[in-house]
Amino acid sequence: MRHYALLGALLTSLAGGSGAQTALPIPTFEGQVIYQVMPDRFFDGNPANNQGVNRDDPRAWHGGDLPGLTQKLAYIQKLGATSVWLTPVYQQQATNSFGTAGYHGYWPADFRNVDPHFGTLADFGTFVKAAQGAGMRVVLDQVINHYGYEAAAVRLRKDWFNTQAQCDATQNKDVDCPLSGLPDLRQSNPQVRDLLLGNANFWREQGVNAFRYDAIKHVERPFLNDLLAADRQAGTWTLGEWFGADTGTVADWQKAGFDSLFLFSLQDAMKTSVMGEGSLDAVRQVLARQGELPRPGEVALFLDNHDVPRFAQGSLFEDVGQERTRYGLRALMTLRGVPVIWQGTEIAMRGGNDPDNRRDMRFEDGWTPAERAVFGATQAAIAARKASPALSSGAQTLLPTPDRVSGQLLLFTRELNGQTVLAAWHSGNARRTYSLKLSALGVNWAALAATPSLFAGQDAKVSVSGGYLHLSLPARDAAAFRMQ
Ligand SMILES: [Ca+2]
Ligand SMILES: [Ca+2]
Repeated sequence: MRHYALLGALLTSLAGGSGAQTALPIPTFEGQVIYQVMPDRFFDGNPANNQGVNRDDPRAWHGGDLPGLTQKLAYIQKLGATSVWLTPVYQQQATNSFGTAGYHGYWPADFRNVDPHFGTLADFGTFVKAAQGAGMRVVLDQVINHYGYEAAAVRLRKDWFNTQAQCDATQNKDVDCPLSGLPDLRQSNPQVRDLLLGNANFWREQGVNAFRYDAIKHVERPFLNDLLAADRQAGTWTLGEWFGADTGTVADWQKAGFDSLFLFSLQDAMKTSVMGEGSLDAVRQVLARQGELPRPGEVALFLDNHDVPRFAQGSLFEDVGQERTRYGLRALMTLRGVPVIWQGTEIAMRGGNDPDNRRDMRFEDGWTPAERAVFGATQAAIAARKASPALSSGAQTLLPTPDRVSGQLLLFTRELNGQTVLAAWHSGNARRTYSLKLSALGVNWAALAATPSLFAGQDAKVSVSGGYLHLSLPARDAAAFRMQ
């Protein structure tokens, strides 16, 4: 089997995208909800592999592993996520750099092996089988820009890496110079190219559904084109990480062959408008550019991840952070795209910059009542999204709101097959009722008796009468209403 797959990949690469082979269809991720896990910081399923573990040191290994992730699949399913993205599980450099271990997975020493702290390749296979057996998809992080600082390859294969002279001479510093000083792979070297394309095939053979490609801003473009061509041919969904990407950058890369990128500009706007006290115009301006995207339904939307401070960290007080994280998560579930939830955001975990944003995940037995409430609201919002085709994958249209309220009220519709859902985000500090003329909103809805939000446990209502839309919205919250 494996040899045939390798042969197939070789033929694909020889064919050079000439269409000599029929590409496998790539299942869309529109309608999916991705849960992001950093295995070392998730759950320890096997204490026997805890070499050098020190949970009191945020820069050390903490003992989480693949058996632990497999054990906690039921938790992720209970939340309602449909896909799991794991940060890398490669064999890491054995020693620390800058007092930090390779627990995060981004300092590979061997791309085709699982680090013993995470378990074995067989443990990875067990996880993939269990996840897919439960109807979930697996998104695996792939590093294509660098090796770990102390990887043997850095000493043994000097010709694989950009030198300081090459970095000094290049016009393209982002690509040809080291990222955070990491040994920078020269993808135009045929051996490096083959190594990296082979890595993708190796992990594809382990059964993963999709790749999340790390740091694509720093990778040679011709190589990315080859990589994407091979992934398309094999039917693998691709999610690129271009740190800081706005709508224009995401659109460019979707046109270039990525299925998806993370929309960092939305994350930034939600920090301002939802967690902070800023106007909702920041979010509105991002959403207004949606028409530039070739496939808006596939774009990855998130509140935070392992590389930025936690969303809840934006508030001074824990209870405020919890309330606004709930607002943010409900808001995320109203948007067109693929929501991505970083482990712990569903309970509004706090944390500043790396590594503080990677605190150990805590599960039900360690939660406060307030954390339970955030989880419950997230679970209900995901369930409502999955139950509504319009919310999952309907077209998204911003509605014009009068200037006097636009800073604290954002309205848009999600529509599919004649079904319309109205999303209403409200950043006011108190409960408020709005009555807005249908004609000014550009809609022509039939009369509607008072209708509750699709999100269970939320006291929000809509009605339509006498040519007006009436909304009753709680303070700092996002609601979704079925209009017909
Ligand atoms: Ca362990
Ligand atoms: Ca590079």
